[in-house]
Amino acid sequence: MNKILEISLEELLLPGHAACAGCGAALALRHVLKALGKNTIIVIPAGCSSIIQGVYPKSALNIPVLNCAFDSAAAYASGVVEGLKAKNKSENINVVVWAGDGATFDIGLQSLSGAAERDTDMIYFCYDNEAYMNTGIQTSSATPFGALTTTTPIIGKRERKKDILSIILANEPSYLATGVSGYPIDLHNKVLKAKKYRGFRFIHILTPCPPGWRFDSKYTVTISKLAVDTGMWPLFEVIESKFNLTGPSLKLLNPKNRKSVEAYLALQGRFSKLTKEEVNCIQKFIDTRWEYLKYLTNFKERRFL
Ligand SMILES: Cc1ncc(C[n+]2csc(CCOP(=O)(O)OP(=O)(O)O)c2C)c(N)n1
Ligand code: SF4
Repeated sequence: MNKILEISLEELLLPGHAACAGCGAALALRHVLKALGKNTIIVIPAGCSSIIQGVYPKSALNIPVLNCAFDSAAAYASGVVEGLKAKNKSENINVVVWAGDGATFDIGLQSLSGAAERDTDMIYFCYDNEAYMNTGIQTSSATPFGALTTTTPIIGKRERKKDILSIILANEPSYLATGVSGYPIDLHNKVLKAKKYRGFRFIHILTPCPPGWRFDSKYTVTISKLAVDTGMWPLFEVIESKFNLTGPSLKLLNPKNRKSVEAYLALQGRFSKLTKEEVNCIQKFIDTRWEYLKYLTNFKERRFL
């Protein structure tokens, strides 16, 4: 699919949901559900999304939803997969997890690792707003270096963001991809592709959060796009261990096409305490990472990590 007008008009995230204005997670969820379609069962652990969907018996999601404890979304989804198989109903039903970074990188990592290792037939979506937003913007292991949260020192987080994708890739999932709420066609195409594969699939989506990242809600799409255009958030997919850049990231192998990371950082209050040297360090980290992505793009062997 190449055009926004080709995206389905059917809304599975209904109007009147409880997200903040400009929520990147709600925007991403809306697009993901349009690509998944109605034959989908979604498992949501505690987090902003369990609020966005609404309180039982009402729901803003027009598909079956299971809410689960914070640490166990992938285990719940594994149970749903097995239940459908036992009832001979697994054909054409997507079982998906929709979990925040806290539920994925930290407290749910154990059940996620088990499902990935068993190659359980599900698509696991991590919407990454880079902190525990629902409980008041606490640091998670997805929070990037230098970002302010309510539990970081006043100079911002001192540790780097955990490399979750290397952990997932070690299990050789049939499909893995990154996405962003501001480039919906790229995201939509990846969900359609993930649906064609069986076994464990993982899609990691960067979802800007106005209160958590401290920006005006009108900038959600601008910031999502800058994350990609500066090279901070590369868009790629890994299919049967072959790495491919996608969409707007394709042209970024040439460093001249990458915008300076300052453009991304300056719009967000959470990075207001970064020093000039730290901004230069982040730029250097991005440039080095792209050298590695260039290597992966040219690598012909099946296993590369
Ligand atoms: C075992 C456990 N610890 C803590 C909590 C409290 N809690 C509920 S939601 C949440 C934050 C979720 O963060 P994340 O997964 O990143 O999703 P977000 O809120 O950012 O959407 C926390 C800490 C809980 N429900 N269960
Ligand atoms: S706090 Fe952030 S992630 Fe949570 S609903 Fe609001 S904008 Fe979305």
